[in-house]
Amino acid sequence: MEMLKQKFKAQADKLGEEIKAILKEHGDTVIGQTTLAQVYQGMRGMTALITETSLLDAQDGIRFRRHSIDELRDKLPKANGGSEPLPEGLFYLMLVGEIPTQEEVENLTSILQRRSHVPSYVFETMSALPKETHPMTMFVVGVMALQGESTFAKKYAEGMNKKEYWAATFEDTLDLIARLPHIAAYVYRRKYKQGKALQPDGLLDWAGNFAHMLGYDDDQFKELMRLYMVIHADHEGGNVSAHTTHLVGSALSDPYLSYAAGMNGLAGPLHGLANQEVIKWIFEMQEQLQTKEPTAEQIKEYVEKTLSEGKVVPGYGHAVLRKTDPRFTAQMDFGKKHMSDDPLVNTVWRIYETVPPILQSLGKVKNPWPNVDAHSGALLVHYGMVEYEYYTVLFAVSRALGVLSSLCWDRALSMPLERPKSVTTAAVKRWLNKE
Ligand code: AMX
Repeated sequence: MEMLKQKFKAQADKLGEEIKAILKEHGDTVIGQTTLAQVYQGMRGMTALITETSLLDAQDGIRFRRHSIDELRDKLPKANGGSEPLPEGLFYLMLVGEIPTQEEVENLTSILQRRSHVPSYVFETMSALPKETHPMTMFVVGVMALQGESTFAKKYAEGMNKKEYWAATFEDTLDLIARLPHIAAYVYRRKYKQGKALQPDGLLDWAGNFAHMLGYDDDQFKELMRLYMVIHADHEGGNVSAHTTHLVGSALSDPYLSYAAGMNGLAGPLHGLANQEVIKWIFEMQEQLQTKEPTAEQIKEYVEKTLSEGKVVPGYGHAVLRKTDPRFTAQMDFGKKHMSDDPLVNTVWRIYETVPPILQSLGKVKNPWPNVDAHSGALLVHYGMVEYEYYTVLFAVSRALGVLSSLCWDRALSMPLERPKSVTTAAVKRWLNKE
């Protein structure tokens, strides 16, 4: 642990010096213009944030420290006998910018194992909620209950020197990532499996153990969880969950508070909740059409109905991407390898052939291609996880790897309070001399 921490600190100090020099020489360089439309329309395309962990290209998709998903599947260490990358390896890569060795990943796995204890009051707090509570609400309540454990918050109250912020954030990050699978698994078992929590398996990796605690001991499901935890981890800094975590963290709210805030954003249907919306939409289509495998023509009609009701087609479109999401393709690849004759998975692939031309024909949708959420549910259903309301919690556990490693960078680089300027429409009219 100390080695990883020191390595991170050395990298951060080096980059911090480079940034200082860049700003000294080029701080006044203009990097873009802002239009009024951007200010009113969700700040699309406005470069306004620094996020070191990943970068999204509209055509090629996400790259984590310049590595594509395909490269990660190839280069990151695997579990014994497995072929999907271990998410601990991606976390290491996002933190220090280097692909770790097998040994470095195994060390990180045991560090997380050692820190994974969740105090019983956290489970008691979650269990005080009615069972009907949405799994994301239960999950965030669990995270908030754990906030009292924050090293950052304790040390800040004791008058911590600002030079130590990064170290306290680092400690909280590891503790929180280690504990999240327990909290998430508890939500699942309580809501759907008569509250029967399962004990962790100390010999398993982070994602394998999560699968085990959820109650899925099939080796293929463990592999799916490893892949799932890798592909959902980060998507540069402007998406709602990453940006919110960064924004709230900029007030020096500790990592528990910041992550919980970000996950409330992930719980929105235009963001992380889309994975549950996709499968719900497909199940409703199957029910209405009375078939498990609708034809392309039937899908087309159903999509048109969805659009005519003023709804979006879930799992399609993206604020930045303009091609098929490589996270969708990676899951398709997993599906072809392990379940090529599954009717639901085949339906997802048929939707992929059918939906883009329909969305394209509307003339307003900037990206008619599928995103990560269009595929994930069908793979989970294949292994028996049909409780789609739970899917965003899986996304949230994975997203912790990205947003929390970014938070470590924020504090190590002494990023300040975020506080952009806002104006009223009356002020805009005055600018435009309309008043
Ligand atoms: N189905 C129908 N209409 C869509 C659409 C879709 N999948 N995607 C975009 N549109 C519509 C928008 O609603 C908007 O219509 P309006 O002008 O009448 O309001 C118009 O096309 C232009 O939107 P855009 O610029 O292409 O998209 P955006 O950047 O504003 O929004 C996103 C991006 C993802 C919210 C949007 O594509 C969407 O709602 N998709 C479905 C929900 C979804 O899959 N979300 C998950 C995204 C990935 C993630 O965060 N997990």
